[in-house]
Amino acid sequence: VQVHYRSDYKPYPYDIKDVYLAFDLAPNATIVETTLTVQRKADISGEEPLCLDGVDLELLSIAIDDRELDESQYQLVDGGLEVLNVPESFTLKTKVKISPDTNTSLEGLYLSSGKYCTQCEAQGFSKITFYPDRPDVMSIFKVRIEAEADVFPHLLSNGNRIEHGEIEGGKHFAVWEDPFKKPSYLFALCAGDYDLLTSSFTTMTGREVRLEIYVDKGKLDQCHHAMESLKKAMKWDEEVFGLEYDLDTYMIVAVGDFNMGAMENKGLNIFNTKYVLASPDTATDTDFIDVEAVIGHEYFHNWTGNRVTCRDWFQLSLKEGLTVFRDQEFTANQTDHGVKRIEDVKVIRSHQFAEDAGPMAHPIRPDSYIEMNNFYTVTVYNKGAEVIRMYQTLLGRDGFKRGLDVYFERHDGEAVTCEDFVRAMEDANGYDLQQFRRWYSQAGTPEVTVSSDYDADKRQLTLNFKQSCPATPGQKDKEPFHIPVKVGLIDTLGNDIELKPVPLTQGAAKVEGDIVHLKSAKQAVTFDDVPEGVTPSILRGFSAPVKLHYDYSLKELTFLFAHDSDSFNRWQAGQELFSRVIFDLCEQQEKGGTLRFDDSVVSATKNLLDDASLDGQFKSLALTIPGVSTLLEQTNSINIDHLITARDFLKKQLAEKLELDWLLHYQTNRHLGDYEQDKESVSKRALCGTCLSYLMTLEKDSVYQLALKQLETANNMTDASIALQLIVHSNYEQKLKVAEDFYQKWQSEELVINKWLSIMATDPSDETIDRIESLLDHPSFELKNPNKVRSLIGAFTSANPRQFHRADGRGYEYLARQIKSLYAINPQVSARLTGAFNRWRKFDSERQQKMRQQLEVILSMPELSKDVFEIASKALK
Ligand code: B3K
Ligand code: ZN
Repeated sequence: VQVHYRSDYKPYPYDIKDVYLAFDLAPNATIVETTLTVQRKADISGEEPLCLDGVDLELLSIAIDDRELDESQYQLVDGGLEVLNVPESFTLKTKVKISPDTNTSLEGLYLSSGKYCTQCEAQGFSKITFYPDRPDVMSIFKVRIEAEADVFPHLLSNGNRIEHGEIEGGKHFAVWEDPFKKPSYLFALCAGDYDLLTSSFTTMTGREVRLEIYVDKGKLDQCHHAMESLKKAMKWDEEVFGLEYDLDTYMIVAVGDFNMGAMENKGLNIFNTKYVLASPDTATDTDFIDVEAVIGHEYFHNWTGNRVTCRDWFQLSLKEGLTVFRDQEFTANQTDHGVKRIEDVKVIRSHQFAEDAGPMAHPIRPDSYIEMNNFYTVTVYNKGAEVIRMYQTLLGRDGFKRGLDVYFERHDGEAVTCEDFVRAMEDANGYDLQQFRRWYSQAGTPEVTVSSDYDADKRQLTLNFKQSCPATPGQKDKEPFHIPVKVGLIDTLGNDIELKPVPLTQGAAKVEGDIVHLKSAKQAVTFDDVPEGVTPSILRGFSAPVKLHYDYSLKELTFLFAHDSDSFNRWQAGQELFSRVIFDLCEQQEKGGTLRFDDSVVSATKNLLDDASLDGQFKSLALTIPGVSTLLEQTNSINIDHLITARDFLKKQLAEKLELDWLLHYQTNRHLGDYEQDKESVSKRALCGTCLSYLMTLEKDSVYQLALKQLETANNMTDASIALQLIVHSNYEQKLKVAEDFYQKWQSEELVINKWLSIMATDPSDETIDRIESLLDHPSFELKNPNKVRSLIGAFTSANPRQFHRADGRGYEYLARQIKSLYAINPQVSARLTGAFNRWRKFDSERQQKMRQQLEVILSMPELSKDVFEIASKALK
């Protein structure tokens, strides 16, 4: 296998001045004729061959300046083509044959559900034609598409349609031109028979942009939310960042078979249906927010990604971290800043911390890869967004905006690096980011340990900080990071006191406002005028992606849970309280004896539930016990059976001790009238769901009836799906009948059936493994469809810890078998699934041995894809 290194970067020796692509679409024999206008760069010698990427292409002809080349003038090599002794400037014409119908990788050009579609990022364009498929080669694209007119009435590509018409034999054609230079990964083509929703948006300079959403026939009524979201995103980017859309049309095509969420192709976004279609009866409140977020994300890429793109794929976080940050801010603005922050940090703690601590750990700007598609990770995306957020914390909103302005002024139309971004931020603000750059080069989650000393005579409080970062593959020793730690001090009445840091002394940490700048391994900061009994609130708003350790007493945690003015830390205090109890219960199980925990946890829970000043969504988050994957990242090695037992025990105890409270809050928040989607209704639904989930642990018939009634009378998918999930995950006798009825009712709504598959796959009961085995043959399942695979197999491995980690190893065997059936069909999706084994070293020796065995089974599979190979082999290293 070939490993690619960031340090090997060399500019491409030729300019591709323009590209003309002509597609004659046919399922097994699509013909692609490509004309490139090529110019050798000034400093390059004539010896330099023209190297083009190309994978699974049948070359039919190749010509330079209209003269056919014979085989002495070019050579086909692994992964491409080399043309020898080319002139200084010339046109290169190639003609290739490809087979979209048999392309199940969903990368390149593929035909699925009767429609043609492309996915080119990262290197899928090389499956379409011979081309330098790298992001720093930018060119002007003109595209001609022809196909049968009745089957494919819509022929779409990037930019503006400049020509179209009929051709003999029932065919028609369209020609598209994109006036903006772009790398090949942003190329797109769609052809099919869609329903079309149109609208328009007037930009800040008064230009009219036509908005178009193309969907499967019959789905038009589920597109309105996506359209509204698009308009909001366009407006928001103008208002917040002064960024305006640049083409006359913005097209979105929704497809059911797609490897990820969506793709930001210039002027022609392609979306997974999951992030376009939404109506109250089929989509949950979370789905509505997700649609808005992904629509926003892809739209924001038009500037952060398309106008300014990446020089090479190691720079991916340049566009992804930045664009995730932008979509997070957008959603926060549309919903609730505090709630959104908690949701985002949950992803970091459960998934990103796990990645940072596992075999695939990499910096947000990786140094090497075997398969680039494996590096579209929570680290590059979400930790990358945290790094961007830290700029805003350090420079302020205005400073951050100034930095972005400089970035666009300098680099519009270019393919650049993370370093270019840092420099724009530095230059725009005169701020030294030298040490901050380590966030780009060092992997792993920094650990920050804080202790405090109070001097009653001087009325001074000192916070002592230590930072360290664990070794990660290929990086043994780490240098200290520049970590902005936002702090508050809370007096005994629950009010924040004013921070008065003592004047800076040698070695102490600098404080600016409420930010402590942690820069060395050990640093302290002292505050003046601090009354007795103050509780520090540290890492407010999760101001840096680190693990914080502070030895709070139970009393301090319940105090913060009741009083912290920072809603993130208020939530955090509760999470730590619950985690503390759970790990304590684990220890009790090691020792044997009856399980018990402090009553203060019960009263803290009750107080929060009863706090009328709090929003229901915040309450719902604060009352949700940390999930198993989050808990796993808080310890080094764990008995998973004890952990799950402890978590269930805590939940059931809270349910029993507060039964009437959960019931009361369930009933008072239950809304029985017409469906509403305002913030208050969403909050009430969230809280009801949480109350019901506690009540269900009681295994009482009266509660089962409550859930059944909610399911039967629901006028929206939020209420219906949570009720279904709670019933299916319970011991209710008739649960399979309930599941079957739900299936019957929704079988024609694919996205709803995907939820149903996930619910079936995450049932913690022992029968699940047999059930998900037979679900593989169920009419609703289709191995070639990534959404189905993620809903059934992915949900089982990532959200059913009890059954995936069965002591008998059947969960692991199941996963390995699915990877075996899938890796040749869809390498990318298979590689994602393989990642479920990444944390195998955390478990007991029997499970370790069983997981290792399955990883070895996977590695021995014939002609294993390099995607899966990279994940499995790194896991075993
Ligand atoms: N840029 C795409 C992701 C492409 C993934 C390639 N395996 C979607 C996004 O981040 O917006
Ligand atoms: Zn993105």
